[in-house]
Amino acid sequence: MEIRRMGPQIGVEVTGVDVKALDERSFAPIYQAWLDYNVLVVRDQDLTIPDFVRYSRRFGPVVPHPSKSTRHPDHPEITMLGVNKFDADGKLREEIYRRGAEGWHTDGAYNQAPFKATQLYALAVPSRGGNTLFANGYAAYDALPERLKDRLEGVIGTFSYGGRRGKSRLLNPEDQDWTPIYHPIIRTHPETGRKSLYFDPGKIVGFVGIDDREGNELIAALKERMIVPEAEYHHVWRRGDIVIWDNRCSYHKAAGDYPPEEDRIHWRVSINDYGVEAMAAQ
Ligand SMILES: O=C(O)CCC(=O)C(=O)O
Ligand SMILES: [Fe+2]
Repeated sequence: MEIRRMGPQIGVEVTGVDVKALDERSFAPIYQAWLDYNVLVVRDQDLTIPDFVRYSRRFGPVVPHPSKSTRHPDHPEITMLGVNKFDADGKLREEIYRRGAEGWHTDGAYNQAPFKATQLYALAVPSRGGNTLFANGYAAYDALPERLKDRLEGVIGTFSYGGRRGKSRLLNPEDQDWTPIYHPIIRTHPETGRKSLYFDPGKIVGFVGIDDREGNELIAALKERMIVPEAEYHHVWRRGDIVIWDNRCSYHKAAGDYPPEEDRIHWRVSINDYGVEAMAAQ
């Protein structure tokens, strides 16, 4: 097994393993590399859905995504990305083609227990484009000016699925109502102890105890500062790649730029934290 860093602050690649046959001793350095570098790429895997789910559970409980229309019909914990991209009239469905490409985000900020991790397995990769872009949230926190660090210390943000826009085309009508929930904007990572900027421009609604005028200013300032270009990693997919990212300390977005007539298909799982919060949310 070889573990190789991909960028200076984020991204690490593992080669020479078969995740179907990993004992605890060989899994431990993989998990640690993921904690250290936020985004972990495992190359050249040949998996069935049960293999993928079994391996994903090593990171935490696998939970179904709220978008029911994109769940795998026989495996609700699997979300299909890039499937049913065209409607009955042959028109491109933007909500499928551009899923995750609307902007930088972190997954599950609309949950009281946000997803600890998201993991994708690549089944089909287009001939060009279709990268996934990642950026490090620790670096975003570190780079904040002191006055913003001070202002945001202890501040709680309000988040919901549709954020300030409200609705999402990926949710069924009966699932559109989303009660806002709360997260600290400066999060201490439960496993690394490092502070990270926790923000999501598409899901933030406001801040507790902060009026709209200042709230809008803070949202604008954080949008501008959440991505530190020196702390980005851009993943160029190969078929058989598994990529997992840590939603507690990183941002990502799909480039959304591949030829729409080509296939770009992933299985996707959401992984929760262990613990009381996670169990209550299931
Ligand atoms: O398709 C991708 O590259 C990433 C999509 C995304 O944001 C997600 O799966 O959470
Ligand atoms: Fe995402």
